[in-house]
Amino acid sequence: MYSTTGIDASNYVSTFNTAFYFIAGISLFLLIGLTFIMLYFVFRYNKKKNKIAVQNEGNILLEITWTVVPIILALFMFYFGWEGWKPMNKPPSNAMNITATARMWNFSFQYENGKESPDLVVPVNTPVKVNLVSLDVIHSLFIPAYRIKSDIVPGREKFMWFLPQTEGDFDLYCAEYCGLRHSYMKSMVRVLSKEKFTAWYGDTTTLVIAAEGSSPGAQGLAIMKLQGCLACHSSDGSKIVGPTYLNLFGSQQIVIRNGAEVTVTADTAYLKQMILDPFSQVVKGYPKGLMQSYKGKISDADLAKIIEYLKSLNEK
Ligand code: HEC
Ligand SMILES: [Cu+2]
Repeated sequence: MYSTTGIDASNYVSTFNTAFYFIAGISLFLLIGLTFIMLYFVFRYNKKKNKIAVQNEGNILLEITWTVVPIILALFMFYFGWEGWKPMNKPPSNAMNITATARMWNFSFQYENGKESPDLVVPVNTPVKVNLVSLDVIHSLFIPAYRIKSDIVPGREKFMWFLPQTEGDFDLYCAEYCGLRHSYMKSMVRVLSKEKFTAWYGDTTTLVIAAEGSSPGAQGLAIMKLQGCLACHSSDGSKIVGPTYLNLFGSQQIVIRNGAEVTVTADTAYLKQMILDPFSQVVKGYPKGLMQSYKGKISDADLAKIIEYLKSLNEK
């Protein structure tokens, strides 16, 4: 789903489409050609017309033709693919740097001025280099309208770059099956005019938080959306992957610590520990190691806002 203004959405569209239509065209030609030859042979060489089978002993010209022609076709396919792929590895030196962080199960995007966003917001006609980081398993960042996709492998430095050429919203999603809620791992590329982007980029105070309103804990909710907590935790009592946040604060929790069951009160200290060091103890009935540690990824101030949000869920 995207707006078109006559030009391609990204710099890769035309070379990609050339390769695609070339290969699809050859495939279609071969499919139709071979089907007709096959039907002709069925008709021409059936048993009624040819009672006695004949053995043909090789034909040099035929052998050379059906070896050389496919090789040439395959080389052309390779050439178009190669020409389309080559520029993907050479980001322009003036490209804007953005880091895409993938985790089970959301994307977030970090900018050089510290801004963070759940959508990939970029200015039109400016080359963008996206550094690809995974915090857990292999994900893949796919932007169909841009004809670009790359795996995101934990521990490996990878990037993609592109030139957004038209303003509008474009789908972005994970294209590598990464677990239970993989299909929810989708986001947007939002291409703004240069002026609108400058305004958006300069506004570092609000993050995405302004959008959430000012009810108690609203900022905590916005931070959790960005950090992907809501992919595994609900706020309405339903169990997704992890326990729900509803009525969690102050409740009695049974956790498994050093192999023994312990009952603890979910106070501020407990919640902090569960977020920063989830391996130290595990809530009974849930798998260990699914939730990653957020140590160093969430500031103390943000942690306090998250806990304020969790508290607010009790008051209803
Ligand atoms: C990949 C899924 C996943 C993500 C993402 C995730 N969690 Fe968890 N979380 C779990 C699971 C599973 C448990 C229960 C097992 C355990 O204790 O590790 C859990 C346990 C917890 C608990 C303890 C709950 C209780 O009932 O005692 C808290 C609090 C918590 N998570 C907060 C967070 C916050 C805040 C974030 C985001 C910053 C987050 N989680 C992100 C899966 C996740
Ligand atoms: Cu994924």
